[in-house]
Parts: sequence; C-alpha cells; structure tokens
Amino acid sequence: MNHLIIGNKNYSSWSLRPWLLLKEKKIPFEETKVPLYVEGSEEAILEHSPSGKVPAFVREGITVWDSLAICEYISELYPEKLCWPEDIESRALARSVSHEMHSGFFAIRNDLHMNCRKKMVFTKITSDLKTDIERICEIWKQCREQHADAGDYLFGSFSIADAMYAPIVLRFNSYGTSVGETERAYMDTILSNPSVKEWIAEGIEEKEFIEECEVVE
Ligand SMILES: N[C@@H](CCC(=O)N[C@@H](CS)C(=O)NCC(=O)O)C(=O)O
Repeated sequence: MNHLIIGNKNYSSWSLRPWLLLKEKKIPFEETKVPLYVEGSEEAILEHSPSGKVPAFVREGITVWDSLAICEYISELYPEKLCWPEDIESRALARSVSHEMHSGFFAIRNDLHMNCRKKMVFTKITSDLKTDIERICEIWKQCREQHADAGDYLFGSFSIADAMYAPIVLRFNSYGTSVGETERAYMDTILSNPSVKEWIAEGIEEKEFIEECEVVE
C-alpha cells in the first residue's frame, strides 16, 4: 500500500505536492499527518523520514523522501498515469520548471508563507521577491501559451509541474499578488481543482497554529 506522510495541510507546501499528484492521478494511498513544530514532531517525523522532513512516501518497505523525488517515484511506479507530459520536449520543459521551483525562489519561500486559513498582506516587496514573482509569472505564461489548446494546466493535462506550482498559487492567492491575465486564469484552474479545494478545506479545519506563519505582513 502507498503511504504518504505529510505535515499540517494549512502550512506544509512541500506536502501538498505529492499529495495532489496522488489525488489527481487517482492513485490510492493512506495518509498520516504529523503536526509540525510542536513537542514530539521531530521524533514523529523521524519515525518515517530519515531527513527529518515531510513529505515522505513509504511503499513495500521502501522509503522515499523529498517532494520532487516522491513525485518522480510515483511517476515511475505508474507510467500509465502520465505524471509528466508525453512528448519529450514538453517533458524536458516540465522538468526544467519543476526543478527551478524546487531549487530556487527563496524570497517567496521566506516572505510569502503558505496559510490556507488566512488572507495575508505584504507591505514591503523586496527586489528579490519581485524578481521571484516575475519569474513565476513568466514561467506560467510561457507554459500556458504553449499548451493552451491541450487543457488548462501548465502542460495541458495535470502533471508534476502543476503539483510543484500549486503551493505558489495558494501563496499568491493568500497575499493577493497581482499577476497577468493568463497567470490569473491558471491560478483559477488550480483554485477550482477539487483536490486542491479538499486540501484547503481540511487545512482550514486544523487547530494547530505555527506563529511564524501567522504574521500577516
Ligand atoms: N526539500 C524538501 C523540504 C521538506 C521540508 O522542508 N519540509 C518541512 C515542512 S513543509 C518540514 O518537514 N519541516 C520540519 C522540520 O524542519 O523540523 C521537500 O521537497 O520535501
């Protein structure tokens, strides 16, 4: 059985990625939620994940950790689900934008917290944050313009690239980040996705509060 270990749905943007991929590709899995940054969370995470971080994915005695590595493993386990785009050029671009997301955008990570429960305000936009936001808009626009005829996701059908960028959509939505028309339409696609709605609804119901992620500006 597939077992995904995640953090709080309200805050854990990394956990949302493989969870959303499994849901969207209709792959059955069991989930265990470990509340983050409370007494005992460190030990609880280490019981499942050698990195001490969530998400982690366990199947038949094999543990895989790190959100993108988990998505890649799921893609290899279920090739028929087409977790990456089918044609080689689109797949290469999908991997580029996914890895760019995974290895960068530090200003967004530091300054725009994911918090499904709340509308946030940002009063000071640093030049690094502006650069990150502009680059994300550029990526979404490029992918959407190239695949406009194939469906509403970055590469037409839902792929790992969408799983990687969905947490950014939630952050931009919380902060009311202004984006262009094409990027707004993509955000609406993600925000109206039933699995994303399910994640948000469950996040809103959670009772844990991580103070650092509750600062509104
Ligand atoms: N690069 C990792 C990052 C995972 C990560 O930082 N997870 C956070 C939660 S969103 C975590 O487990 N924090 C717990 C801690 O650092 O103690 C991934 O993609 O999975």
